[in-house]
Amino acid sequence: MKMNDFRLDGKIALVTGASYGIGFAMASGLAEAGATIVFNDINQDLVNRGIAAYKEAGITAHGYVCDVTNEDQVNEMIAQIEKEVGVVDILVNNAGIIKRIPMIEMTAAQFRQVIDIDLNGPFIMAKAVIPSMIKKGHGKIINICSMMSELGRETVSAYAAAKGGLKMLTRNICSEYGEYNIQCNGIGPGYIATPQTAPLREIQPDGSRHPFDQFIVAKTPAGRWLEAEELAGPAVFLASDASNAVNGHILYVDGGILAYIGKQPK
Ligand code: NAP
Ligand code: GCO
Repeated sequence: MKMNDFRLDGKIALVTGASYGIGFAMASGLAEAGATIVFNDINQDLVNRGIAAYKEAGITAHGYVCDVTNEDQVNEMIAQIEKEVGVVDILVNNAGIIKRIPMIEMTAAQFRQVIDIDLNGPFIMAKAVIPSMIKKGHGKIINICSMMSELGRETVSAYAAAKGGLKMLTRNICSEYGEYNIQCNGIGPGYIATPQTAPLREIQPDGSRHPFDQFIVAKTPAGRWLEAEELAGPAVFLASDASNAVNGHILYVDGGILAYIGKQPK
Protein backbone atom coordinates (compact mmCIF):
# COMPACT_ATOMS: atom_id res chain seq x y z
CA MET A 1 0.00 0.00 0.00
CA LYS A 2 1.29 3.45 -0.89
CA MET A 3 -0.12 6.67 0.64
CA ASN A 4 -0.71 7.79 -2.96
CA ASP A 5 -3.44 5.14 -3.10
CA PHE A 6 -5.62 7.58 -1.14
CA ARG A 7 -5.12 10.36 -3.71
CA LEU A 8 -7.75 11.20 -6.37
CA ASP A 9 -5.68 13.34 -8.74
CA GLY A 10 -6.94 13.09 -12.32
CA LYS A 11 -10.28 11.60 -11.21
CA ILE A 12 -13.70 13.17 -11.85
CA ALA A 13 -16.18 12.85 -8.98
CA LEU A 14 -19.92 13.49 -9.43
CA VAL A 15 -21.79 14.08 -6.16
CA THR A 16 -25.57 14.38 -6.40
CA GLY A 17 -27.53 16.94 -4.36
CA ALA A 18 -24.27 18.51 -3.24
CA SER A 19 -24.94 22.27 -3.04
CA TYR A 20 -24.73 21.99 0.73
CA GLY A 21 -25.02 19.48 3.57
CA ILE A 22 -23.40 16.05 3.54
CA GLY A 23 -22.88 16.10 -0.23
CA PHE A 24 -20.98 19.37 -0.08
CA ALA A 25 -18.80 18.12 2.80
CA MET A 26 -17.92 14.87 1.02
CA ALA A 27 -17.25 16.67 -2.29
CA SER A 28 -14.95 19.10 -0.48
CA GLY A 29 -13.01 16.13 0.93
CA LEU A 30 -12.77 14.50 -2.50
CA ALA A 31 -11.46 17.82 -3.91
CA GLU A 32 -8.87 17.99 -1.12
CA ALA A 33 -7.67 14.56 -2.27
CA GLY A 34 -7.28 15.87 -5.83
CA ALA A 35 -10.58 15.05 -7.55
CA THR A 36 -12.33 17.36 -10.01
CA ILE A 37 -15.77 18.04 -8.53
CA VAL A 38 -18.99 17.88 -10.49
CA PHE A 39 -22.33 18.17 -8.70
CA ASN A 40 -26.00 18.55 -9.45
CA ASP A 41 -28.95 19.91 -7.59
CA ILE A 42 -32.62 20.31 -8.17
CA ASN A 43 -32.67 23.95 -9.42
CA GLN A 44 -30.37 26.69 -10.73
CA ASP A 45 -30.52 28.75 -7.52
CA LEU A 46 -29.17 25.81 -5.52
CA VAL A 47 -26.52 25.08 -8.16
CA ASN A 48 -25.41 28.73 -8.14
CA ARG A 49 -25.32 28.68 -4.32
CA GLY A 50 -23.24 25.53 -4.47
CA ILE A 51 -20.76 26.91 -7.03
CA ALA A 52 -20.27 30.00 -4.85
CA ALA A 53 -19.78 27.88 -1.73
CA TYR A 54 -17.23 25.64 -3.45
CA LYS A 55 -15.43 28.73 -4.79
CA GLU A 56 -15.27 30.16 -1.26
CA ALA A 57 -13.67 26.88 -0.22
CA GLY A 58 -11.12 27.24 -3.03
CA ILE A 59 -12.77 24.57 -5.19
CA THR A 60 -13.70 25.12 -8.87
CA ALA A 61 -16.78 22.89 -9.08
CA HIS A 62 -18.89 22.15 -12.16
CA GLY A 63 -22.61 22.42 -11.35
CA TYR A 64 -25.60 21.07 -13.26
CA VAL A 65 -29.36 21.31 -12.74
CA CYS A 66 -30.75 17.79 -12.74
CA ASP A 67 -33.51 15.89 -10.94
CA VAL A 68 -32.03 12.46 -10.21
CA THR A 69 -35.47 10.83 -10.64
CA ASN A 70 -35.74 12.03 -14.27
CA GLU A 71 -33.89 9.56 -16.51
CA ASP A 72 -33.84 11.89 -19.54
CA GLN A 73 -32.38 14.74 -17.47
CA VAL A 74 -29.80 12.37 -15.95
CA ASN A 75 -28.70 11.00 -19.34
CA GLU A 76 -28.46 14.53 -20.76
CA MET A 77 -26.41 15.66 -17.74
CA ILE A 78 -23.98 12.71 -18.01
CA ALA A 79 -23.53 13.37 -21.75
CA GLN A 80 -22.89 17.07 -21.00
CA ILE A 81 -20.40 16.23 -18.23
CA GLU A 82 -18.53 13.81 -20.49
CA LYS A 83 -18.33 16.54 -23.16
CA GLU A 84 -17.44 19.45 -20.86
CA VAL A 85 -15.45 17.81 -18.04
CA GLY A 86 -14.78 14.14 -18.83
CA VAL A 87 -15.92 10.63 -17.95
CA VAL A 88 -17.17 10.23 -14.36
CA ASP A 89 -14.77 8.04 -12.34
CA ILE A 90 -16.56 8.38 -8.99
CA LEU A 91 -20.31 8.67 -8.42
CA VAL A 92 -21.62 9.58 -4.97
CA ASN A 93 -25.40 9.07 -4.77
CA ASN A 94 -26.09 11.60 -2.04
CA ALA A 95 -29.31 13.37 -3.09
CA GLY A 96 -32.16 12.37 -0.82
CA ILE A 97 -35.20 13.49 1.09
CA ILE A 98 -37.09 12.31 4.14
CA LYS A 99 -40.74 12.65 5.11
CA ARG A 100 -41.48 12.10 8.82
CA ILE A 101 -45.15 11.02 8.80
CA PRO A 102 -46.84 8.14 10.73
CA MET A 103 -47.18 5.37 8.14
CA ILE A 104 -50.96 5.06 8.24
CA GLU A 105 -51.24 8.84 7.72
CA MET A 106 -48.80 8.89 4.79
CA THR A 107 -50.30 8.97 1.32
CA ALA A 108 -49.12 6.53 -1.33
CA ALA A 109 -47.90 9.54 -3.34
CA GLN A 110 -45.75 10.72 -0.42
CA PHE A 111 -44.32 7.20 0.04
CA ARG A 112 -43.59 6.95 -3.69
CA GLN A 113 -41.84 10.35 -3.72
CA VAL A 114 -39.34 9.27 -1.05
CA ILE A 115 -38.71 5.91 -2.77
CA ASP A 116 -38.33 7.74 -6.10
CA ILE A 117 -35.65 10.15 -4.92
CA ASP A 118 -33.83 7.96 -2.38
CA LEU A 119 -33.85 4.64 -4.29
CA ASN A 120 -34.90 5.08 -7.92
CA GLY A 121 -32.60 8.11 -8.22
CA PRO A 122 -29.44 6.20 -7.27
CA PHE A 123 -30.48 3.39 -9.67
CA ILE A 124 -30.92 5.87 -12.54
CA MET A 125 -27.65 7.63 -11.76
CA ALA A 126 -25.65 4.40 -11.48
CA LYS A 127 -27.18 3.02 -14.69
CA ALA A 128 -26.12 6.22 -16.48
CA VAL A 129 -22.45 6.12 -15.43
CA ILE A 130 -21.63 2.37 -15.39
CA PRO A 131 -21.29 1.92 -19.19
CA SER A 132 -18.50 4.54 -19.39
CA MET A 133 -16.87 3.11 -16.26
CA ILE A 134 -16.82 -0.32 -17.96
CA LYS A 135 -15.20 1.23 -21.07
CA LYS A 136 -12.66 3.06 -18.87
CA GLY A 137 -11.84 -0.13 -16.95
CA HIS A 138 -12.63 1.20 -13.49
CA GLY A 139 -15.24 3.02 -11.43
CA LYS A 140 -16.35 3.85 -7.90
CA ILE A 141 -19.97 4.19 -6.80
CA ILE A 142 -20.77 5.30 -3.25
CA ASN A 143 -24.41 5.18 -2.15
CA ILE A 144 -25.33 7.26 0.90
CA CYS A 145 -27.35 4.92 3.06
CA SER A 146 -28.45 5.51 6.64
CA MET A 147 -29.02 4.09 10.12
CA MET A 148 -32.39 3.32 8.56
CA SER A 149 -30.68 0.87 6.22
CA GLU A 150 -30.52 -1.31 9.38
CA LEU A 151 -33.04 0.11 11.86
CA GLY A 152 -36.62 1.36 11.81
CA ARG A 153 -38.25 4.07 13.82
CA GLU A 154 -41.61 5.77 14.02
CA THR A 155 -42.66 8.07 11.11
CA VAL A 156 -39.89 7.14 8.64
CA SER A 157 -41.37 4.06 6.89
CA ALA A 158 -40.75 5.31 3.33
CA TYR A 159 -37.22 6.49 4.12
CA ALA A 160 -36.28 3.22 5.85
CA ALA A 161 -37.71 1.19 2.96
CA ALA A 162 -35.71 3.31 0.50
CA LYS A 163 -32.46 3.18 2.46
CA GLY A 164 -32.85 -0.55 3.10
CA GLY A 165 -33.33 -1.01 -0.63
CA LEU A 166 -30.32 1.21 -1.34
CA LYS A 167 -28.18 -1.13 0.80
CA MET A 168 -29.24 -4.08 -1.37
CA LEU A 169 -28.88 -2.09 -4.62
CA THR A 170 -25.30 -1.39 -3.47
CA ARG A 171 -24.65 -5.10 -2.99
CA ASN A 172 -26.23 -5.94 -6.34
CA ILE A 173 -24.16 -3.42 -8.31
CA CYS A 174 -21.10 -4.92 -6.58
CA SER A 175 -22.24 -8.41 -7.63
CA GLU A 176 -23.11 -7.52 -11.24
CA TYR A 177 -20.24 -5.14 -12.12
CA GLY A 178 -17.36 -6.10 -9.84
CA GLU A 179 -15.80 -8.04 -12.73
CA TYR A 180 -15.31 -4.72 -14.56
CA ASN A 181 -13.23 -3.29 -11.71
CA ILE A 182 -16.18 -1.26 -10.46
CA GLN A 183 -16.50 -1.05 -6.68
CA CYS A 184 -19.90 -0.08 -5.29
CA ASN A 185 -20.09 0.58 -1.55
CA GLY A 186 -22.30 2.52 0.83
CA ILE A 187 -21.70 5.04 3.56
CA GLY A 188 -24.22 4.87 6.40
CA PRO A 189 -24.02 8.16 8.30
CA GLY A 190 -25.29 8.31 11.86
CA TYR A 191 -27.05 11.47 12.97
CA ILE A 192 -25.50 14.48 11.26
CA ALA A 193 -26.27 18.13 11.94
CA THR A 194 -27.61 19.29 8.55
CA PRO A 195 -30.79 21.04 7.33
CA GLN A 196 -32.39 17.59 6.93
CA THR A 197 -32.17 16.92 10.68
CA ALA A 198 -32.67 20.50 11.86
CA PRO A 199 -36.30 19.78 12.95
CA LEU A 200 -34.97 17.07 15.30
CA ARG A 201 -32.62 19.54 17.02
CA GLU A 202 -34.94 22.51 17.46
CA ILE A 203 -34.74 24.18 20.89
CA GLN A 204 -38.09 23.75 22.63
CA PRO A 205 -40.31 26.71 23.71
CA ASP A 206 -39.08 26.24 27.31
CA GLY A 207 -35.47 26.50 26.08
CA SER A 208 -34.76 22.77 26.52
CA ARG A 209 -33.18 20.58 23.85
CA HIS A 210 -35.53 18.67 21.49
CA PRO A 211 -36.39 15.24 23.03
CA PHE A 212 -35.05 13.53 19.91
CA ASP A 213 -31.79 15.51 20.22
CA GLN A 214 -31.40 14.22 23.78
CA PHE A 215 -32.28 10.69 22.59
CA ILE A 216 -29.62 10.66 19.86
CA VAL A 217 -26.98 12.04 22.20
CA ALA A 218 -27.78 9.15 24.58
CA LYS A 219 -27.63 6.65 21.71
CA THR A 220 -24.24 7.84 20.43
CA PRO A 221 -21.21 6.66 22.45
CA ALA A 222 -19.44 9.98 21.81
CA GLY A 223 -22.51 11.73 23.27
CA ARG A 224 -22.89 14.15 20.35
CA TRP A 225 -24.34 14.67 16.84
CA LEU A 226 -21.78 14.09 14.10
CA GLU A 227 -20.61 16.75 11.66
CA ALA A 228 -20.94 16.38 7.86
CA GLU A 229 -17.18 16.97 7.56
CA GLU A 230 -16.61 13.67 9.43
CA LEU A 231 -17.92 11.83 6.37
CA ALA A 232 -15.25 13.25 4.05
CA GLY A 233 -12.47 10.84 5.06
CA PRO A 234 -14.61 7.70 4.61
CA ALA A 235 -15.75 9.06 1.23
CA VAL A 236 -12.14 9.64 0.11
CA PHE A 237 -11.25 6.09 1.19
CA LEU A 238 -14.12 4.49 -0.73
CA ALA A 239 -13.43 6.72 -3.77
CA SER A 240 -9.72 5.85 -3.88
CA ASP A 241 -7.53 2.93 -4.99
CA ALA A 242 -6.99 2.22 -1.29
CA SER A 243 -10.42 0.53 -1.29
CA ASN A 244 -10.13 -1.46 -4.54
CA ALA A 245 -10.64 -4.71 -2.61
CA VAL A 246 -13.69 -3.35 -0.76
CA ASN A 247 -16.96 -4.02 -2.59
CA GLY A 248 -20.59 -4.31 -1.54
CA HIS A 249 -19.77 -2.95 1.92
CA ILE A 250 -21.80 -0.43 3.89
CA LEU A 251 -19.36 1.63 5.96
CA TYR A 252 -21.32 2.98 8.94
CA VAL A 253 -19.97 6.33 10.04
CA ASP A 254 -22.25 6.60 13.04
CA GLY A 255 -20.02 7.23 16.04
CA GLY A 256 -20.92 3.73 17.24
CA ILE A 257 -24.72 4.04 17.37
CA LEU A 258 -25.31 0.60 15.83
CA ALA A 259 -22.99 -0.99 18.42
CA TYR A 260 -24.46 0.70 21.50
CA ILE A 261 -27.59 -0.04 23.54
CA GLY A 262 -27.64 3.58 24.70
CA LYS A 263 -26.84 5.49 27.87
CA GLN A 264 -29.13 4.84 30.84
CA PRO A 265 -31.22 7.95 31.53
CA LYS A 266 -30.15 9.73 34.75
P1 NAP B 1 -30.14 17.74 2.78
O1 NAP B 1 -29.45 18.73 3.64
O2 NAP B 1 -31.62 17.71 2.72
O3 NAP B 1 -29.54 17.81 1.28
C1 NAP B 1 -30.04 16.93 0.33
C2 NAP B 1 -29.73 17.53 -1.03
O4 NAP B 1 -30.30 16.71 -2.06
C3 NAP B 1 -30.36 18.91 -1.17
O5 NAP B 1 -29.49 19.77 -1.88
C4 NAP B 1 -31.61 18.59 -1.98
O6 NAP B 1 -32.13 19.68 -2.68
C5 NAP B 1 -31.06 17.55 -2.93
N1 NAP B 1 -32.14 16.84 -3.63
C6 NAP B 1 -33.34 16.46 -3.12
N2 NAP B 1 -34.07 15.85 -4.07
C7 NAP B 1 -33.32 15.84 -5.21
C8 NAP B 1 -33.53 15.36 -6.53
N3 NAP B 1 -34.67 14.76 -6.90
N4 NAP B 1 -32.54 15.53 -7.45
C9 NAP B 1 -31.39 16.16 -7.10
N5 NAP B 1 -31.12 16.64 -5.86
C10 NAP B 1 -32.09 16.47 -4.93
O7 NAP B 1 -29.71 16.28 3.24
P2 NAP B 1 -28.40 15.82 4.01
O8 NAP B 1 -28.65 15.78 5.47
O9 NAP B 1 -27.20 16.55 3.48
O10 NAP B 1 -28.36 14.29 3.51
C11 NAP B 1 -27.72 13.94 2.30
C12 NAP B 1 -27.86 12.44 2.16
O11 NAP B 1 -27.41 11.80 3.36
C13 NAP B 1 -29.32 12.00 1.96
O12 NAP B 1 -29.34 10.88 1.10
C14 NAP B 1 -29.73 11.56 3.38
O13 NAP B 1 -30.77 10.60 3.33
C15 NAP B 1 -28.46 10.97 3.87
N6 NAP B 1 -28.31 10.90 5.32
C16 NAP B 1 -28.42 12.03 6.08
C17 NAP B 1 -28.20 11.92 7.47
C18 NAP B 1 -28.29 13.10 8.39
O14 NAP B 1 -28.27 12.88 9.61
N7 NAP B 1 -28.38 14.31 7.89
C19 NAP B 1 -27.86 10.69 8.03
C20 NAP B 1 -27.80 9.56 7.21
C21 NAP B 1 -28.00 9.68 5.85
P3 NAP B 1 -33.27 20.54 -1.92
O15 NAP B 1 -32.52 21.57 -1.13
O16 NAP B 1 -34.13 21.10 -3.01
O17 NAP B 1 -34.04 19.57 -1.04
C1 GCO C 1 -34.55 10.63 11.30
C2 GCO C 1 -33.28 11.17 10.69
C3 GCO C 1 -32.42 10.03 10.19
C4 GCO C 1 -31.17 10.55 9.57
C5 GCO C 1 -30.31 9.45 9.08
C6 GCO C 1 -29.84 8.55 10.17
O1 GCO C 1 -35.60 11.24 11.11
O2 GCO C 1 -34.45 9.58 11.97
O3 GCO C 1 -33.56 12.07 9.64
O4 GCO C 1 -33.15 9.26 9.28
O5 GCO C 1 -31.46 11.38 8.49
O6 GCO C 1 -30.86 8.76 8.03
O7 GCO C 1 -28.86 7.69 9.63
